[in-house]
Amino acid sequence: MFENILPLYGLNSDNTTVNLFGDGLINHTWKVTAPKQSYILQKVNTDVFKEPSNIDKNLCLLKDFLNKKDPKYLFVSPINAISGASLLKTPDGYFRMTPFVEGSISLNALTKREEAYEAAKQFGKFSALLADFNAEELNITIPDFHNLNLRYEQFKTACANANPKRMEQVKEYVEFINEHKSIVDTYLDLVANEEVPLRVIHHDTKINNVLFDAHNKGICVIDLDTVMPGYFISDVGDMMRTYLCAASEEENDLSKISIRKDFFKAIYEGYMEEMADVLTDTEKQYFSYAGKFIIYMQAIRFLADYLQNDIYYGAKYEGHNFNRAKNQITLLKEYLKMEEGLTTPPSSSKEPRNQPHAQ
Ligand code: ADP
Ligand code: GN1
Ligand code: MG
Repeated sequence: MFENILPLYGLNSDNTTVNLFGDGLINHTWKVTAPKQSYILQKVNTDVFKEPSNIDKNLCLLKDFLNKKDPKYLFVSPINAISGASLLKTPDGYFRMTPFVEGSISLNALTKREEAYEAAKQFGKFSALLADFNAEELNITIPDFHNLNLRYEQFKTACANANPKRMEQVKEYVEFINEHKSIVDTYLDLVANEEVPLRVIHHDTKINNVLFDAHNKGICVIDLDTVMPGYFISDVGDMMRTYLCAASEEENDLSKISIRKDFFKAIYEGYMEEMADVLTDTEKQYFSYAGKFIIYMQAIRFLADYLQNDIYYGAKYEGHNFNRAKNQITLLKEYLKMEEGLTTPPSSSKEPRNQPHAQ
């Protein structure tokens, strides 16, 4: 396959090595090491992204905008092949190539509070730079991607149609999801609130979608397939989901799942340093809701996938998505406990109601 793709970019397969790379769950990703430079080659997952050209068009629009707005900003977008196209449709599928960000590392879990601050600042900067880009110009790359109400309905359908053995196993977790349906109701309130606008949102701010340098400084955000109109809670929520706990979503030892409050504060500081002047006061009041919103949704998504025989995320072993769902439900329980301890500053304060205060 690569001997057909590489020449389309002017690369010679004889002096170029190609290795599977990273821990993304959706696309196929390879590091391509050519004599002069390295690249990331990706095959777009068309089960998830039905129309890859929608992503490509979005990235072109954003690239043009950001080039004018802040030419020094590192926006990692696909390069052009010899044909001039930044997305290639080939008999093996859709491919694109980006420059490999030299000296970068990506992490699946964080050990230092500063890393949470850095990552949150990177995602905050991305949204802040795009605050005056008209989000409606962007294509929807996955319809209803973070529509929690729809996810909940799909989850109920997955339960209704599940294989009985798997359904029996997950019973207690389904009950937990149903008992916490108020998280869905709050989402519906938020969507109906005019003070919570649609913005350009990354929609996948998990920790391995930001690149760090060797000194734990954030370099840039990556994985831009789901950049589309959305609500800020999507981005803040996935930071909470993946930065607050020392263990990743792959951890099966549930006793390792706990929340680091100081990391919550670090996310707040990093994100708000960039976004404080952009968000409305009403949005700020949903800051801590963002964490429950995304953790709850991710639990539903993993559990529904388990009930649907792992068609979306795939499974490296039997019960993989069930384990991931248990991990996320445990994380949600810990998050809810932590949230109870957050203090509410006076309404005259510039800070949102749920801004964490050291205690
Ligand atoms: P997926 O949609 O499957 O998550 P990503 O675009 O996130 O795919 O890429 C998977 C992984 O590849 C990332 O988590 C990161 O480790 C690495 N990666 C992607 N793009 C680059 C890049 N331009 N430079 C360096 N590493 C990258
Ligand atoms: C997927 O592509 P990746 O691995 O960064 C998923 C996210 C989930 C995440 C869970 C398009 O992210 O929504 O939160 O897995 N992306 C898509 O790890 O579904
Ligand atoms: Mg990714």
